[in-house]
Formats: sequence, C-alpha cells, structure tokens
Amino acid sequence: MSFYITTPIYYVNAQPHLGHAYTTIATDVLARHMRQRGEDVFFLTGTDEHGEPVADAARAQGLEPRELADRNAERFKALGPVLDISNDFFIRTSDPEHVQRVQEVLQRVHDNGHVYKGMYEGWYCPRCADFKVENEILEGNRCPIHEIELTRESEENYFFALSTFQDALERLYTEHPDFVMPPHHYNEARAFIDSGLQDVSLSRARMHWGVPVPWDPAHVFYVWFDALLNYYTALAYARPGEDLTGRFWPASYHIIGKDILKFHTVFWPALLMAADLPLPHHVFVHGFLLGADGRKMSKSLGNVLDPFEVIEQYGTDALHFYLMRDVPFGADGAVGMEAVRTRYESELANEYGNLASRTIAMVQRYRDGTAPEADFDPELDGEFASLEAEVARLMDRAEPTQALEQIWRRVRRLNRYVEEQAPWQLAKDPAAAGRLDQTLATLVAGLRLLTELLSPYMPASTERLLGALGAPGGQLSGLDPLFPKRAE
Ligand code: ME8
Repeated sequence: MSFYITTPIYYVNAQPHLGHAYTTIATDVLARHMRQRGEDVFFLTGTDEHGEPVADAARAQGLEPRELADRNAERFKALGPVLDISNDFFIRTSDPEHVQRVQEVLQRVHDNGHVYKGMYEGWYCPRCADFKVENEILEGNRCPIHEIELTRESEENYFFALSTFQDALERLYTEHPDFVMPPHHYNEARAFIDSGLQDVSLSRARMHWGVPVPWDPAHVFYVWFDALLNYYTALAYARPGEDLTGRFWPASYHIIGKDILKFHTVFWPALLMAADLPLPHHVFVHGFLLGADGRKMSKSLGNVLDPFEVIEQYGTDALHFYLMRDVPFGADGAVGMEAVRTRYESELANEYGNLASRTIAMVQRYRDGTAPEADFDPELDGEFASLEAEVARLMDRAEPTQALEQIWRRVRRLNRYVEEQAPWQLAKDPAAAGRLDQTLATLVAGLRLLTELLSPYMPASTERLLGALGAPGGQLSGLDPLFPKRAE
C-alpha cells in the first residue's frame, strides 16, 4: 500500500525553530513506522518562499526576497541531517517545476468556472498572509496568532468561489468524520464551515514575489494557494524522469499545527474539488509547544527550548523521544530543559538503557553471550503478543504518543520481570537452568521486539542495540551505555 505523508512547508522569513522541528520529527516517526511495516512510503517536507511574510522580512534586512529565501531554505534543509529526518524530497516553492504546475492547476480551476474578478476589502495579517474573517479577529483589530494589528486592505483581486463549496464540504465532513483529526479539531473546522463560507482572494495585485497568474500576469497567486499545492506538485518532479503522482496521490496524511487549520481543512479540499483532484485521506492537526511556564514560547520571555542544546547534551534520539513522549500529539504542551533531563535519566537511561545493558550482561555472564533457545515465558505472552498490532492501530490514527506509551508499559514490564525472576538467584541453582534459559530468552526476544518498535522514534540508538542483540539465536555483543549519564 502507498503511504504519502507531509509536513507543512515552512516560511523562510525566519530561521527554523523547535516548532518546525516538532512537526517534522512527528511526521518522521510516522513515516519510519510505515516503512518498517513494508508500506510504499513517500515523506515530503520543504519551504514556503513566496508572499508577504518573506517579502517583508527580506525588505527589513535589505535583501531581495530570493536572496533571503535561498539563505534560509538552506538552513531548513540542513536541519534534516541534524535531526536525522528521513524525508524523501525537499520542495521549495521557488522551484520552477512547482511554479509551472501551480499555474497549470489554477488555470484549470479558472477554466472550470471557480474564479472571478472582484474588489477585496477587509482585514489582513501580513505575517500569516491571511485575510481574516470577522470572527477570527481579536479586539483592537489584532491577529489572533501574532497579536499584531491587522492592516486594512482594499484591492482588485481574483477570487476563488469558496462559498459555492459549502454543501460539498459539509458532505465531506459528514461522510468522513476522520478527514480532520483529532476530533476537537474536526469540530473546529466543521464550525468554521457551518458559520458560512465567504469567497477568498486567489491573487494579489500589489505583490510581485509569487507565482504569476497565467491569464493576468500583473497578478501573482495568493501565497496560500501556491503553498498548499506543493503537496501535489512535488510528486511530479521529485524523481527526475519519473512522475510519482499516480503512485502516491492522494496523500494519506497532512500533518500540521493548529495555526494553519483553516487553510488545510477548508480551502485545500475546496481547491482540490475545483481542480477535479482527489482529496487527501486525513489532515492531522497537532497542538502548540509552549514554554516550560505554559506560556507561548518567545525569546523575550526566555522560555524557549533550543533543539540544538537538547541535541548537544542528550543527542538527537533523546530529542525525538522527549517530544513524542512529553506532549500528547494533538494537544498543547509545555516543554523545557528540566523535563528533558528527567525523561532522559528516568526513562531512557534508567529504564530502557538499563534493561538493555543488564539483559546483555546476564546473557554474557550466564550463557557465554549466546541467547538460549527457549519459549517466550507464557506469563508475559499475553502482554507482548498483542503489542505490535496495538502500536500499528495507534500509528494508523497518527497517535505516536499513545503508541509510545504502550511500548513503554512493556519496557517497565520487562524490568519488573527481571526483578521477579532474579536470574542471579536462578544461576546459583543447577536445577533452575531451564528456568534461567527461559528468562533470558524472554528478555532477549522482548527487548528485540521493543527495540524494533522504538526504532522509528530513536533510529540511531535502536540500530546500535539491534546490532548488539544480533540475529535471533546468535551471539550477543557488548554495548556501551545507550544513554550515558550526562554531567550536571
Ligand atoms: O504557516 N508548536 O509556515 P510556518 C508547534 N508556510 N508547532 C509549531 C510551533 C509551535 N510553537 N510553531 C511552529 C506556515 N510550528 C506556512 C505553511 S503549508 C502549505 C504552509 C509548526 O513557518 C507547526 O507545524 O509559520 C505550524 O503549523 C508550522 O510550524 C508553521 O510554520
């Protein structure tokens, strides 16, 4: 089965930060899990380079938009290897192949009769590149996300006839209750639709940094339509000489933060319908990472968690683990260095790392390093036999935090099992040799299963551990601590 998963494409108006890393890491976990299950996976991420957010930031720095885009796109790209991300392609909306396909699709939307010329007048946030409707505006005409004052815009634009998709969108939501997940975000999107849709600007006349409108090159497309289409256009040119659209479209999952819900859950399906294209299966909306004080992360509040500092102190795997473990995926959650340290020491080092090192050490001490051949202890069988299917079921619903919790319950169970069986006692009693064989075999098989299931979350450490465990029935090798103690 094909599985196509995407992150948002990030604005190149600023440097990458933890929020971007968060979405990308979660998407990576889901992609790796699906690859492990043998699915045909395509994982896309990239940068959103046109429009006001980038043009304004460039002007403020005395740069051409393209210069700023080139510089910051490289920074986002460079994050891939640092974060150990397994994306299959990195799209930049300034790619000429993307630009050409945006023009083709939107020309079709135009030719299908969904576009008209009109006068736009209303409130606009240049940082969101969003025309706000009345019920989205904070007191004092401020943006609900950036809290900056909105500008009053009035210009002649091409409009996308979003309002004519009212019934079709209502039907989509009724027939596909998991089009938007989790349910509270489905309800939010549904409420936005039910409040009555208004047509939206499809072009900007006063912006020049964008994709030219083919039927009227004095306009460029409104950046959101150009940006959303990345999910579709990338497949056509990600592999030179090969068009992957038939193989991977429609997308299985778009993973996004809740700040961009309206675009992905309302504009995007309507645009695809207008272009006669199949709709994605799911949009999964996650929450915001907050500072350790529970407030929005901001440099001035000094409550920002720096991903590079986490990586430097604890490693990339620990950053992935921490983010997937500490903040339930889908909800908002506070993050901070102290919490990273606690999870690292109590769970990664003391629970999982310790389980790994004691298991290997006992097999070496009591059985010369070869895992005995014996059946899995029936006492634990019930709890372990169902685990793989449980994890798969949760991952199918994009619930990596819940899946990790299920895995972790078994990490703890195996540690308790060691205490219950006390292999060091069994080893003293020749009559207990069979029991010791079974205990060690169960530990090795259980640890191998857990490590395979943890591999999408912690690719590097699990690879090391799987290497040390060797092939089933084979020889184990020694292992330096997976999660060594850190200096205070
Ligand atoms: O909106 N917590 O780009 P963007 C969690 N270019 N996630 C966060 C976050 C936080 N505090 N801050 C950012 C754009 N994110 C558009 C998208 S898609 C066709 C175009 C993540 O650079 C989260 O995924 O502002 C959010 O949706 C995204 O970064 C916004 O990135």
